[in-house]
Amino acid sequence: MSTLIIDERPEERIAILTLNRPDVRNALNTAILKELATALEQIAENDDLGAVVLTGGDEVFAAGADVKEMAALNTLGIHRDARPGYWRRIAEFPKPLIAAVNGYALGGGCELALHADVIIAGEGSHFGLPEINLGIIPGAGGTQRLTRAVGKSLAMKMILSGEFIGPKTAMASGLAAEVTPADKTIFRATELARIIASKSPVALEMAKQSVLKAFETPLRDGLDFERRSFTILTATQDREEGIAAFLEKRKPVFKGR
Ligand code: CO8
Repeated sequence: MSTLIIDERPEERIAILTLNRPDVRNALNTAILKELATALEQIAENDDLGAVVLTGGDEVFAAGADVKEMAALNTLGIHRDARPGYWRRIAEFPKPLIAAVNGYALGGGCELALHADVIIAGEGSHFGLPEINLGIIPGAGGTQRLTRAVGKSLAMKMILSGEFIGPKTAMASGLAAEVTPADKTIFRATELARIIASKSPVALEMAKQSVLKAFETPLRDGLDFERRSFTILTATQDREEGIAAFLEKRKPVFKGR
C-alpha cells in the first residue's frame, strides 16, 4: 500500500492522487516521484478510469524537489539520478491530468503542475521557480514548459528573480485555467474530471496528444498530426455512437473502441 501518494477512487472513472509528505510541504524526493509515476502508469492501463486529479491537498501543492536529498548529490549523482526517468514517465501519462493547486507550487512542485493538462488554482496559491535562490536553475522542464505556458517575459521574471505569482496572474497568463476558493479547488477539479471522463477515451487521448504536439512541432507538422488523428477517429465505434446519440437526442455511451 502506497503511503507517499494517496490514490482514491471517489467515483466511477476518476482517480484522485494526493501527494502525501505534509511534514516537508510535499517536497518531491525520488521515492514520491517513483510512486507517482507508477500510480499514473497503473491508471493508464485501467480502462475503467478516464481522468485524474492530482493535488497536494488543501494546504500546499508541493514545495519543490527535496532540497535535502538534492544537497547530498554531487555532479555524478545528479548525472545518474533516477528522477529524470520518473519525470519522463509522468509526462507520458496519456489520459487527462488535472492539477488542483492550493498553497505553494514551487520549483519541482510548479514543474509538476506544469505536467498537468489543466491547472485549477486555489485562492492563496503561489506558483514559483525559486531555484535561482539556491544557485541552480529549474531541472524538471520549468524553463521550457513555463515559457511555453506564460510566454517569455513572465517566465524570465519568475526564473531570474525567483518571485512567485498568485492565482490571478497564473490565470491571466495562461498557466491556470480557473481560480477557485481554496476549499473548492479539489471539488472543481473533480467536477471537471467527471465531465472529461464521460467523453470518448480514445478521442481524449488523441486530443491530448494533438494539443501537446503544439508545443513540440512547427505548425505544419502539428496540423498534419491533427489531421491524421482526426482521420483515425473516424474508424472508432465511439465516433459512430457520438454522432448517433446526437441525432437521436440522447446521451452517448462511449466505450473507448
Ligand atoms: N525540500 C525539503 N524540505 C522542505 C522543502 C523542500 N523543497 N520545502 C520545505 N521543506 C521542509 C522544511 O525544511 C521544514 O522542515 P523542518 O520542519 O524539518 O524544518 C518543513 O518542510 C516546513 O517548511 P517551512 O518551515 O519552511 O514551512 P513554511 O510554511 O514556513 O514555508 C515554503 C513553506 C515557502 C514552501 C518554504 O518551505 C520554502 O521556501 N521551501 C523551499 C522552496 C524551494 O526552494 N523550492 C525549490 C527547490 S529546488 C527544486 O525544486 C529544483 C527542481 C529540480 C528538479 C530536478 C529533478 C531531477
